[in-house]
Amino acid sequence: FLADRSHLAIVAAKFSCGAPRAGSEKGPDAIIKTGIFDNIASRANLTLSFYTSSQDDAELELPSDQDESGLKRPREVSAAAAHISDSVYQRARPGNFVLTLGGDHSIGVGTVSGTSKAIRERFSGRDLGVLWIDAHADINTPETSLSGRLHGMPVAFLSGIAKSPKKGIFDWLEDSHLINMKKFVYIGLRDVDEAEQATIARTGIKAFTMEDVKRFGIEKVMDLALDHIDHIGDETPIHASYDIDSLDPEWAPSTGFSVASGLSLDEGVYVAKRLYQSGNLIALDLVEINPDVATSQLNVTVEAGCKLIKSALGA
Ligand code: 4U7
Ligand code: MN
Ligand code: MN
Ligand code: MN
Repeated sequence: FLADRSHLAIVAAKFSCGAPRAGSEKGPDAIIKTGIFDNIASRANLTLSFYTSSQDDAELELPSDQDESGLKRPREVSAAAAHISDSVYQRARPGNFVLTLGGDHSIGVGTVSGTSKAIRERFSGRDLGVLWIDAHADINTPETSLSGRLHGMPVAFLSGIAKSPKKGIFDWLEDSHLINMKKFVYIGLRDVDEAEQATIARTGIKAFTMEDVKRFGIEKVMDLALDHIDHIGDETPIHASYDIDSLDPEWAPSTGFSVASGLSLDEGVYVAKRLYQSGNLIALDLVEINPDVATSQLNVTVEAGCKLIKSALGA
């Protein structure tokens, strides 16, 4: 196994300024409160280390929340992502498995850039593989985005398709933070903006939509996805960024951007199990659980999230 799964580092990214509505900063506590990590630790003989990065945290010193360059709160989002990137890097660099609990998906700029840099250093320049499991493609640029919200743009910044629009806005991203899109795969897409579709087609990014899942079945899709990331079987390290809205609203009602006809919980769990079985999963994000949405069914969403985490950890 590429990451030492006897040591699990958990980053609680309590941050929601990248999304139009607050609430997902409470996602990490909703998961932690279930006691999931006590169970996992006692069963798997794990050492856990918790780290919290919160938008209320004085340590973060977030800049003011002015809208700028057509972007909503870009300086706050950039500063939080930089902080999370370094936290994830510090934990992934010695070989810990890093689980980040979001938060909105703008934190993905932080998590994936952190593991990308760590993997390049640990394995002399190797590229990270990334599985982005989401109803949305999150690959808008500041120019194409219709909402200006940064949780719809992390893949554009991670790939270098979007460039820092101004000093202080994602200008901390170094080459070692960026990912090779030949080793990137989407699963679960079903609500992709026109400009995003054009970007995906132009750049040839591998994408398995919900239509593909329905046509081929999730087993075949995972065969193809893992084969795409690791086609010569050279154990490419994988970071999975799991947006809970990839699941059908039946299983994940408490999220900001529900889209009908998503992954069933069984399909979502299957994805996570295959990642575990690959032996190459080194990091997992679980993002966009929002306790302020469909609050009466929050436990459904949290239970689904816990199942995904446990499956990805082989617990
Ligand atoms: B999430 C959207 F316009 N594409 O850019 C946008 F539909 O992290 C949605 O996947 C983004 O939840 C959703 O704002 C971001 C919109
Ligand atoms: Mn997303
Ligand atoms: Mn999404
Ligand atoms: Mn979402």
